[in-house]
Amino acid sequence: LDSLFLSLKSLLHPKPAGLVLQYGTAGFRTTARHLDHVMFRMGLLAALRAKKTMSTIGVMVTASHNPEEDNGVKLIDPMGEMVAVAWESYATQLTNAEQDALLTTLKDIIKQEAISMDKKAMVFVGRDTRLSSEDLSQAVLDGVSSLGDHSHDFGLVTTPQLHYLVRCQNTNGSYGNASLEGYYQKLSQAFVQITSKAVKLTTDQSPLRIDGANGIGALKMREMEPFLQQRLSFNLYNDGTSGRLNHLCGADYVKVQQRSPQGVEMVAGERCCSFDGDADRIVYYYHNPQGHFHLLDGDKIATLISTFIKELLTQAGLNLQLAVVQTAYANGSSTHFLQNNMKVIVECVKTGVKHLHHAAQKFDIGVYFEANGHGTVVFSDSAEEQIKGLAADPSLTEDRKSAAQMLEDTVNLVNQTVGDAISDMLLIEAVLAVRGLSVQQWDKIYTDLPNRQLKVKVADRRAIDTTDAERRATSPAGLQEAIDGIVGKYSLSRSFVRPSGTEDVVRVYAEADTQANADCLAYEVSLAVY
Ligand code: NG1
Ligand code: ZN
Repeated sequence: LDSLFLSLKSLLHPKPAGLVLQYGTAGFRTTARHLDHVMFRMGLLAALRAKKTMSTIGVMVTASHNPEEDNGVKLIDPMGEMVAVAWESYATQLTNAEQDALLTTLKDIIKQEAISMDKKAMVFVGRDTRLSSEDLSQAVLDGVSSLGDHSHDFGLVTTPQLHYLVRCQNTNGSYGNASLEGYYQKLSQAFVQITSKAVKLTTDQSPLRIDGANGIGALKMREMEPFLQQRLSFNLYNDGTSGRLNHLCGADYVKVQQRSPQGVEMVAGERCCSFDGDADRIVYYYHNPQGHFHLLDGDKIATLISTFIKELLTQAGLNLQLAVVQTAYANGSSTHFLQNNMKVIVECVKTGVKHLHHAAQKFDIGVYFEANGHGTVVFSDSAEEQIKGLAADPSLTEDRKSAAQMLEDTVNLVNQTVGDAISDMLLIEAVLAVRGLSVQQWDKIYTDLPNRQLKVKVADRRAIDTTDAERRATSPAGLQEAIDGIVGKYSLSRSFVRPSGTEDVVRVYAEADTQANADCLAYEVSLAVY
């Protein structure tokens, strides 16, 4: 460790004294002005993590669906997953160390993890389209080189693309080629193969309208277009050429406001989708003939995909365990439909993608989605082998073979590392085409219970503790009893409260038989939180 060189370099990225930040569920995220030192230090930490794991590590500069003025950073572990929990706290320690304590904090981590410093590490860096992202990713690269390690700057990429690239690099090409071209080729080929078997019975031949949230997703769809061989007809809106990032558009806006984004011309019955600012979330929606907005969120997506996979498994004669992982925010109708009609295993975990991802990995095939549209499918090694083996079996009947091949294409179409708006969109489009479903038919698989989400500002949101995957409050005393009392007054009702991990608020969720009742229930429960 060249302490003098490192100290000098770190002075170019000074930490504002007293500033304290925390590596939360979405990494560090705050106003871009406060992030230069964080980026430099995440460069340092990524290099250490790379040495420790003897693998390539990723650093993504983005603040996803936050406003343009914000930015953020996340570390990516060798298999393309979120960084291990123990390292989240190193990230927090290193970021909050005052300037004169940086070196000792770094050395403490090296010692605690027994990191051997003699081998050179490799760090992959990517960024979104924010104005601040270029300088901030430069600070990450500076951090990596301050330890004498190597980096590769992929420049503008979606978050899930960087996750994919890291995994490819660490698996010797068995997951795919570690380049953007490799990503486009792998996904496009799988999409073209699945849709070549589509019956096209659907009446919905309209092009898909894609709202790019004025972010990276639109840019990357343009890059991908030639690879898709005109198999997907789509139009891009909010492509970043004029509007502001995430402003009145994007997946988060559409989900939270329950309305179509600005800049997309809605035609009754024709399907639209919105990406978020870094293209790891997606939601679908349409207007019915009366002009009413209909949202197909992460729960509807999980249902469509898991139903498709389950049918293929049956048709292929493969006995693999399929599960859907949700959070407490999943609409009660979706849980009911999956458990009782589809007969798949449903598990509920705490909010935050890493919890869903880990839970999904316990099954042969795990489909996970947050209601807000972040999700993917993960296949166990054994499931992948069985699917591939069956697809290549020459003795199969046509029916079974075609199902097995479609399952194999599905495995290749999915970005298993993390939720990916582009990959999810292609899978959804493939399922709709193969099953001959219009967006309305998909929507009718089950009917959402009316629901309402509210935010409540309180003095200290950490006073609320929860259990049972956040569905019940254990403190403050009396709160859960109060909620139970209120919920009991409504029918088909459910409500819970939890402190947000990304905002200084308590979130209230409620669902009930009618929208008016869901609204009242949420309001009454929010009063009980004060
Ligand atoms: P918090 O603020 O902890 O509710 C939000 C989302 C999560 C997840 C994270 C990270 C809701 C209710 N919560 O978490 O699903 O996406 O942000 O971005 O949508
Ligand atoms: Zn995002």
